[in-house]
Amino acid sequence: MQNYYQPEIECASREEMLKIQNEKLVAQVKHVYENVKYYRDLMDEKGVTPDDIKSVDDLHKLPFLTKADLRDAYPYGLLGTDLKNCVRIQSTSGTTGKRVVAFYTQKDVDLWEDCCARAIVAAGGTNEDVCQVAYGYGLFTGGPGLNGGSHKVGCLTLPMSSGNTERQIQFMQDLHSTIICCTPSYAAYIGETLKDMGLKPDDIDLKAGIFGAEPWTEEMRRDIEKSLGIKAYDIYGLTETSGPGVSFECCEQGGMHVNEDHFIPEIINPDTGEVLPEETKGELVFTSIDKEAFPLLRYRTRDICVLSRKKCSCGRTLIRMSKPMGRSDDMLIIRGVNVFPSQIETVLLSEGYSPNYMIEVDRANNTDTLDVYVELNPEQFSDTVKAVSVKEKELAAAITQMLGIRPVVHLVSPKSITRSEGKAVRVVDKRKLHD
Ligand code: DLL
Repeated sequence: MQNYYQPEIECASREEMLKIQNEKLVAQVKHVYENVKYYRDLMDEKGVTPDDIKSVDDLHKLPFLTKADLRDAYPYGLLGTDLKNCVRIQSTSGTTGKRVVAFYTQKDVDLWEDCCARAIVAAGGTNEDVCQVAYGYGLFTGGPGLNGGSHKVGCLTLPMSSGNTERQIQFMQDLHSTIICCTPSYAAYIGETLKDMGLKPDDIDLKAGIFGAEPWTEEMRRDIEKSLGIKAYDIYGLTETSGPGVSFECCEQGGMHVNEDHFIPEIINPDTGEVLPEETKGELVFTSIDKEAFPLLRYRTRDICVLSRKKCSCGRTLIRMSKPMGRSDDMLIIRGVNVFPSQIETVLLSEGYSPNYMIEVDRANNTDTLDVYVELNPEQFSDTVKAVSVKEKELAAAITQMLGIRPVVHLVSPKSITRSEGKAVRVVDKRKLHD
């Protein structure tokens, strides 16, 4: 069995990594120019030829690709190879507009699963582990990606998919699962259900969780770690670049190492497209340098984050990206103020509330309204109406301090906010309905 910790790559010197990237990039640009008419037209429009791209330093010369391009080219327009060479299709979990469909050759599937295997190994996984995959299976990349990675590491893999939470816990106990992979909101729900079943973290054997696919805060990480008795690792990815495993956390839990031998990250100013230096916040852009079927160059993810090459104690030299701090497109603008749902979540958790909340934005008399519904914990629920109203005001003040705009806070009874088994839907923007 191949060892999925690959220090010759994960701990390579900058020069060694650049050599890999330069070689792969030059070949990939040629591959795309020759095989993807849609991108060739974009390059021609910009007056760039494959000969202009000699190294990573030339990356900025290439045109960007956006989700709008993916929609234009749907479904086959960005294919880099003949359909008969493809073995798999996956799709985004998006609910608006046409979904993105991504294609994979067998080599692409292998590459993707290798990335997920690295993430599992970085979370302490070995062939001694039982890995319960509770991401959704199907078109969504979460289940299939981590499932493949888990096989490669040699873990005993439990392809549970999401849902049926009591059964998840039953299997977890009976089969001694040591690693759980799911969305952070589902992990929080599993923790809650465990408690409701009268069980403690010590009653299960989990040691690590690999959570991603949606934004989550450090406070939520601590809550999940406590409720399940585990160390919680972040994992990032998107369908367009293959799925989970583009980047992953190590024991340091200080940002996610990007698998730079497959994906070159850049941070740009989302308004101007200008490339920004490391340690600066901006929009994350990825170039996949060895995918065959869906080889996206300079794909704008819309995720806002920071890249850092600060030394990591784990020994990996792969660049680290911060947790996405929101998206440049679904950032809310409320009364002219940019608001990221994660900012509200940070306040809720630091004030001792549950991560079960719903943000509702609407418009009344030409003014935006912001309502935040937050579940009380059972212990808090016994408070008098007056005490609850005082708490609502205190929480509204704390959120105002963070955002600069005042919300109306509604503390609601335990379990009254619908739980999610996949990605949580935390924002209802009713303004769109009136426009
Ligand atoms: O969510 C792939 C995935 C599956 C990643 C399982 C991690 C674990 P999409 O459905 O295409 O793919 O959604 C991609 O989800 O652009 C981010 O906005 C968000 N996202 C993914 N991982 C994280 C994360 C999968 N760790 C979009 N933190 C991305 C915050 C994340 N946001």
